Amino acid sequence: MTMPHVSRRGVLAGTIGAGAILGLSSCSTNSKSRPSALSDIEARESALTWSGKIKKFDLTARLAEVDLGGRIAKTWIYGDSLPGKVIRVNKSDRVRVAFSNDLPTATSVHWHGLAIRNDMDGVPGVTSPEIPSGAGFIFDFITPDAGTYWFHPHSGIQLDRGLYAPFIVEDPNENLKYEREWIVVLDDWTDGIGKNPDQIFNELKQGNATSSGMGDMGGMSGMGDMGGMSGMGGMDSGDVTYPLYLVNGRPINDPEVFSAKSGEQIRLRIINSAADTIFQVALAGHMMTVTHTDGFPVEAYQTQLLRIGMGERYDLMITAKDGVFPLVAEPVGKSDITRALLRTGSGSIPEESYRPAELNSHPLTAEMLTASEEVRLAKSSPDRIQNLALSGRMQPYEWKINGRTYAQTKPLSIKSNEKGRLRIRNATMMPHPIHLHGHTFQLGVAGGSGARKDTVLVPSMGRIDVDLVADNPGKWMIHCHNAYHAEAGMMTRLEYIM
Ligand SMILES: [Cu+2]
Repeated sequence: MTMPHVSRRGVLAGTIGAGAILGLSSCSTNSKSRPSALSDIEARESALTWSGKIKKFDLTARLAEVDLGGRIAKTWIYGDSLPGKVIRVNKSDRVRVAFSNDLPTATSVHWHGLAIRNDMDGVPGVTSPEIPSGAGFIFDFITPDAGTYWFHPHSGIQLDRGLYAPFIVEDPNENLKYEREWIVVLDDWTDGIGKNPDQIFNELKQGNATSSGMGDMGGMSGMGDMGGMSGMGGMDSGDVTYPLYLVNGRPINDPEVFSAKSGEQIRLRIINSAADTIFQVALAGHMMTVTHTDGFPVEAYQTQLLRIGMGERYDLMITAKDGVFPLVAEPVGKSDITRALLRTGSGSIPEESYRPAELNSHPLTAEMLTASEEVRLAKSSPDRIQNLALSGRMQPYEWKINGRTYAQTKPLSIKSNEKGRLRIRNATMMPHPIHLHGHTFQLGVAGGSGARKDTVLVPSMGRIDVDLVADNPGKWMIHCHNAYHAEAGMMTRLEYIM
């Protein structure tokens, strides 16, 4: 029996006035390829196993004030909390989410990682209409796979405000024993206390950066605590320095305290909802056992440190020791740290500057994992091999796939039931978390043992091949999950053709 046990930060006050909001919508539809007909989408939905249950939820995107450790930020959130309230269903349930947009601008909701029907995927101009201010939309889909997922807008860089929440799909037959569950959502924060995401994006576009993204960006002017472009030494892993980093909507000076009993098994579901920050995560004094990534099971793997890119999820199992232990999240390449606390007994709370030894160990990344046998793709040779060449630079601020920004993109194509291979080649000095909608690919080759994932962190100058089965017709985004890179062009589509 699992016990959801997540406390959340309350929201202080009601709505606030709307300022001037820039509509940075992802645009450009390509009508040259023949889209999959609605009948294909309906046919796939009918072929899914349905539990017979319909689970209904209400969801509102709205303006609110949140208390971030004593700093009050006016921002955009889902419902009454940051992160938004978890949506929890069982595998094969039909989910109906009545969404209302109380924001001052149009928005959208994307169900990240869920291989649901294409017309519910929530990408304006590709799968769904944008939802205007004051309007609503009923999302209605069957959840095909269990796992740790989340949702966020797919409109401009709205993701870098407070619009995110977990979406957990339970498998009633899962063979995993634990006493408690702790959902841990990581974020980088500026909205309402530093510059807002639109201002930051505009500054990046205007070239307020002093060196190329193809090399070391240590020469960039840091904007310190105000939220702005970062000056980074060492690993080049983001374009923005944030004034705060959050775990479950709370900064280090007001951490969430998760209470448990010594000796209990706790399942951690870690979600990186940040726009521009890769995190390294450790639980002081504990070994962590990875059981899933991006919802799909892997063979148990023990580690002291996890590296998690934007959009990725990892499920970890720990056996709680006796005392008080920081769960630390360190932004990679940015000199800061944040944390929550696990409390199972008495003990003093370490200083905020405490940096557990686990942070110095070798971090786990997805390439080190082995998919559980039951989720490996059958051995096959690919019907289509397609390249995804990642490139970009800081001045002008442009990030590309196959030499093109999204406005000029030539979508990749595939036919239903084909086996596809994507060859991802990163020609930049930054890691990029590449996310494919509507599918869970396998790292390496089909028939191999690589983890099943929907978001993979491709190292700087690195290469990763992934294989997938084309079993979900429609037009699907494939893009970098750095919100600024995506908005600056690092997106394309995988489109089913007849
Ligand atoms: Cu990127």
